[in-house]
Amino acid sequence: MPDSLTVADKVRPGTSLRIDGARLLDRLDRLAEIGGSEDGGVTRMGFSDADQEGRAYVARQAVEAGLTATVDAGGNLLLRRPEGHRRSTRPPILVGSHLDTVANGGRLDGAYGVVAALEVLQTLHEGGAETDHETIAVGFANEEGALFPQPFWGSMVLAGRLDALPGEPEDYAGRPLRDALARAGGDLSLLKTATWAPGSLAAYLELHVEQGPVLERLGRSIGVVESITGRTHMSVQLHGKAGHAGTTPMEGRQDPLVVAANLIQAVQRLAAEEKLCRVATVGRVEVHPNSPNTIPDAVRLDVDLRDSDPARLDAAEHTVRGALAALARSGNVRAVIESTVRSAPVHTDPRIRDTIAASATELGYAQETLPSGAGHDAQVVADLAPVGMIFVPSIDGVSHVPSERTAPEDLIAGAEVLLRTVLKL
Ligand code: HGY
Ligand code: MN
Ligand code: MN
Repeated sequence: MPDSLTVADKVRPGTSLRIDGARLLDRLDRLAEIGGSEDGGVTRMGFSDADQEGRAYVARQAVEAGLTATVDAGGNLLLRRPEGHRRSTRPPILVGSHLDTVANGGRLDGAYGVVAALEVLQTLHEGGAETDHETIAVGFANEEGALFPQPFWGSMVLAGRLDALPGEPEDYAGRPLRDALARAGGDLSLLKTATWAPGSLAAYLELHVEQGPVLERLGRSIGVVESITGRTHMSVQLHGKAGHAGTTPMEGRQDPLVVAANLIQAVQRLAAEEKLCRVATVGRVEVHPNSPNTIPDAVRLDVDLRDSDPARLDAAEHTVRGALAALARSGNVRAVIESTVRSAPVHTDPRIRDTIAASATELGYAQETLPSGAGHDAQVVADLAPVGMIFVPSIDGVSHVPSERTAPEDLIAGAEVLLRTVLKL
């Protein structure tokens, strides 16, 4: 087939496929109601009942559209077109994101990429498009790690990083993942069946809201992501000695919350002052027994470090470990680092970047190439295949909050670019 043919002609002479914008926006509205709260926030933490309900909604929409929906052993939702639409036996293209959210998060982080992937698949199916690669849509499980603290769970299973996952994962309250995963259609004992071999995918594409201010500030509709930040997530447990707040003398106290407070200051300083890594955050603290007139006996806190340079991330982690040991000693409490999940920074594939850029140009959308300060499943799937990411602007650059929003026309633009990129690849 001569290369001069346009994308539309390659699909089938005379057609030019476009997504159904109204359907995309309607599905996003419906999905946002699941786990939705008065303030416009959404809470569908990985493997929670609300998450399960959200996945079931997307699966139903896919089946009603004539597609098939299956769940792999890791709990990832996979959507496919019925057979008979691909011209060659080349490896498939995977397109998607995650359906779970953080607690009281936004309606677009993750969900947008999955609903857009469904829209692309349905448009290909309805258009009878014959493509060189099968296109598979994916809703990765538990990307955020909000309830079960293993972020990127689903993509790590798909990428075969099973040795980096705990054997019997539990949520923050100690409840086993095994049952929740089974309820979602997965099976902890069969994770191997959900792994894909390197080279078994032609590409992975993820459409996502930027979650930052760059595209909005520059007035661009499309972001071509060049790299995804590295991230180190440490879950720390501090054990001290509970006591009566009124009768226990100050000297000799073993108060883990005082150690935690000093550690939080040290984490903030290492990024804000010492500049050891780009950003550092403690966003979750759990105090036991969390009673106003009792000296706590245990505190759990999560440290989140980010940088695009693995060496700087390592140095920052080393500094946190050193500070923790010194503070625990002086506070006479026992410190345990329960888990450390490291996600390496990755660069997206140059050929896919060019294809995204060409698609945006053809469709007339202003674009910008930029790094991602947020982590994404794409940085894990990069173990297997070349990856590409497309961003659309976040209003006020905010995310992981109820006011997370993107203009409808930008949501549609992103999905159009995703469709055209799939067709070009
Ligand atoms: O934390 C992140 O960067 C992503 O939202 N999981
Ligand atoms: Mn997120
Ligand atoms: Mn996300």
